[in-house]
Amino acid sequence: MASARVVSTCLFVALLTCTLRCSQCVKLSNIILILTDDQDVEMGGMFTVTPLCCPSRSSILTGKYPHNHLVRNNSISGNCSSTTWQKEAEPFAFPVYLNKLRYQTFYGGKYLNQYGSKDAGGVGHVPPGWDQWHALVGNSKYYNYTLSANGKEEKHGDNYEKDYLTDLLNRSLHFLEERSPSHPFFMMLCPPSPHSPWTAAPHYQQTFSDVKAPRNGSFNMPGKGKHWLLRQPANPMPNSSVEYLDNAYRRRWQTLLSVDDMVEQLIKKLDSIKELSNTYIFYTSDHGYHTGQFSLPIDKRQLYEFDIRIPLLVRGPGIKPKLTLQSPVLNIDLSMTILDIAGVNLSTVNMDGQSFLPQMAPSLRNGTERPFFLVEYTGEGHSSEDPSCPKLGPGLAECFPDCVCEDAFNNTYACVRTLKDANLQYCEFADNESFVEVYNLTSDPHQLENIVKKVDPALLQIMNQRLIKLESCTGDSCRNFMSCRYLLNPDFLLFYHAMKVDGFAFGARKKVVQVLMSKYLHKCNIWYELSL
Ligand SMILES: *[C@@H]1O[C@H](CO)[C@@H](O)[C@H](O)[C@H]1NC(C)=O
Ligand SMILES: *[C@@H]1O[C@H](CO)[C@@H](O)[C@H](O)[C@H]1NC(C)=O
Ligand SMILES: *[C@@H]1O[C@H](CO)[C@@H](O)[C@H](O)[C@H]1NC(C)=O
Ligand SMILES: *[C@@H]1O[C@H](CO)[C@@H](O)[C@H](O)[C@H]1NC(C)=O
Ligand SMILES: *[C@@H]1O[C@H](CO)[C@@H](O)[C@H](O)[C@H]1NC(C)=O
Ligand SMILES: *[C@@H]1O[C@H](CO)[C@@H](O)[C@H](O)[C@H]1NC(C)=O
Ligand SMILES: *[C@@H]1O[C@H](CO)[C@@H](O)[C@H](O)[C@H]1NC(C)=O
Ligand SMILES: *[C@@H]1O[C@H](CO)[C@@H](O)[C@H](O)[C@H]1NC(C)=O
Ligand SMILES: *[C@@H]1O[C@H](CO)[C@@H](O)[C@H](O)[C@H]1NC(C)=O
Ligand SMILES: *[C@@H]1O[C@H](CO)[C@@H](O)[C@H](O)[C@H]1NC(C)=O
Ligand SMILES: *[C@@H]1O[C@H](CO)[C@@H](O)[C@H](O)[C@H]1NC(C)=O
Ligand SMILES: [Ca+2]
Repeated sequence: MASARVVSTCLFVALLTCTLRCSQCVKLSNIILILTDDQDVEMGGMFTVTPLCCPSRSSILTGKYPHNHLVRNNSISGNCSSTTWQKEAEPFAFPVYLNKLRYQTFYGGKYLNQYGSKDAGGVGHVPPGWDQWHALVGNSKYYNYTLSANGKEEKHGDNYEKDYLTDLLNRSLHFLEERSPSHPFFMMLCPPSPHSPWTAAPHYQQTFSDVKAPRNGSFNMPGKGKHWLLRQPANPMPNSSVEYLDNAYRRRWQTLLSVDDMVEQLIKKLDSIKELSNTYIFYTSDHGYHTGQFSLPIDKRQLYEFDIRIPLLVRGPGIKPKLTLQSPVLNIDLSMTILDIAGVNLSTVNMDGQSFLPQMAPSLRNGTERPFFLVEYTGEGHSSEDPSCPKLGPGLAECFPDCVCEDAFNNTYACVRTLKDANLQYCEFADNESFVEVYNLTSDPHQLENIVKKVDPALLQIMNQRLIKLESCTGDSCRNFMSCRYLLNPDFLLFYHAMKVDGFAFGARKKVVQVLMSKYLHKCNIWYELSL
């Protein structure tokens, strides 16, 4: 997306003084995490372990896969900012550790989709770990929103000069001026851009007037050979869908121009307070986005590259300018990487991710890469039918424009992904076809052909066993696959294709898992046999 251009000017400026934790060092490095909302990147970047706002943001904060933080969707009933989350997960989010190390902390912008709602404790709930808290109530908005300003309700209208949310995050600059220079700081800046309703600043509303969504890759291709939901959209898309998505694409770029301005002001401020060379800056997004791929007009929530790949740009002490990492980096790794920078002993932290500081700054740390990883998603649906698309029936969601549904209860899946030696993706659906999709991204980077019927069944079995391990991993066993710590909990294992391979009847999920548990749990080596 546009802002690669944007941010690169600022973030890739050379820097180089290694000040990190040398023996006599005065003070730890500062850290800034910029998190945009719904910004895609088709190539490069890193991966989200789940392509939806609240589950992904919860993964960033806790360093955990969704099956361990248990935030399933954007509703309170799915644990999005629920009181259980506030009690059981939020107190272990990474900013709490930083704050204990006397980092001065600042939060600004969108938090979790249900944050501030009455059932989630209202604006009075300020999560632990934050000295300055300026969080948006609810989902992304540019105007007419409410903030929790350190626990107090602050209402905003729609006057550009006073209220435009991306610009208002300049409160962080004041925080930088007021901070105590004798301790490091951590800031998390979360603009609403480029999320809908795509409201650009007035002076950017005419920019990119001739920009359209790219027509290459899987744009306007049929979802042939894919799971049920992808076989529904009309192909080719009606012109009304194409107009809608081009407009969205253009306006998304426009909203990112204000993020550019924000980054520029921030860099200038860091420079003027002489902290730029001792500050790590991470720029990323919560998940990707699609505009027209596989004839889906606009949204996220799919297993394909356009929804799970997200931007990642980092600068900071010890990182060579313009270095590109080849290793798989996930959004659950951000917390561990940040805690690593802050010098926390990572074996005392219960998270599923791993630090990528060794890959970014080999002069500072040694470390190994993970061989494969998990992407998991619980589909959202409505139990009644959408009144504007009455023919479709219940169980579906996000049916616009033109009654193309982008989600369903049975759009529930888990994928295992390998990257370096073999660039493969293997996904199982919890739908009543027990659907499987397999892609060879080396020969087919746009995931046009599902090769499940062509590929060697032995490979399917290996991928399936990896998936079962990942789906039941926790902490160290998400990184170290020789570990025995797998929780074969039938409630977490939605995916029973494996058991089909093992000769069990399909459908009796709980029973199958119980059999497997009694048979294998005491000698967990069974899972290694095929997982080379
Ligand atoms: C919400 O979290 C609680 C505990 O953290 C868990 O018991 C519950 O099952 C979760 N809900 C869902 C829908 O996963
Ligand atoms: C903000 O709310 C006011 C009052 O309800 C409304 O008139 C205005 O159109 C809204 N502005 C935006 C940008 O939604
Ligand atoms: C910060 O942004 C707000 C809202 O756009 C604006 O009113 C204010 O003048 C800005 N402050 C500074 C110091 O730039
Ligand atoms: C489509 O083309 C653009 C412009 O040439 C390029 O930047 C982009 O990577 C391509 N996208 C895909 C999915 O191939
Ligand atoms: C849709 O757009 C194409 C290309 O712009 C045009 O050739 C075609 O006539 C349009 N179809 C309708 C039904 O408007
Ligand atoms: C880190 O913590 C682990 C577990 O408590 C401990 O065994 C280890 O010695 C610690 N490492 C350092 C360098 O303090
Ligand atoms: C990494 O490991 C090598 C070999 O064991 C060692 O020489 C080097 O000092 C280590 N580097 C760091 C940054 O720990
Ligand atoms: C969110 O998850 C909860 C718990 O699984 C479920 O009851 C609810 O229907 C889900 N919400 C949507 C919109 O799918
Ligand atoms: C998925 O759910 C929809 C809506 O409930 C249903 O019509 C469809 O048959 C289901 N498909 C599969 C493969 O489960
Ligand atoms: C698949 O599930 C849908 C509801 O989710 C149901 O209507 C349909 O009959 C099911 N099909 C089969 C083959 O079980
Ligand atoms: C994937 O494609 C590459 C390049 O065509 C090929 O070398 C490799 O064998 C393929 N892998 C599988 C598992 O089909
Ligand atoms: Ca989002």
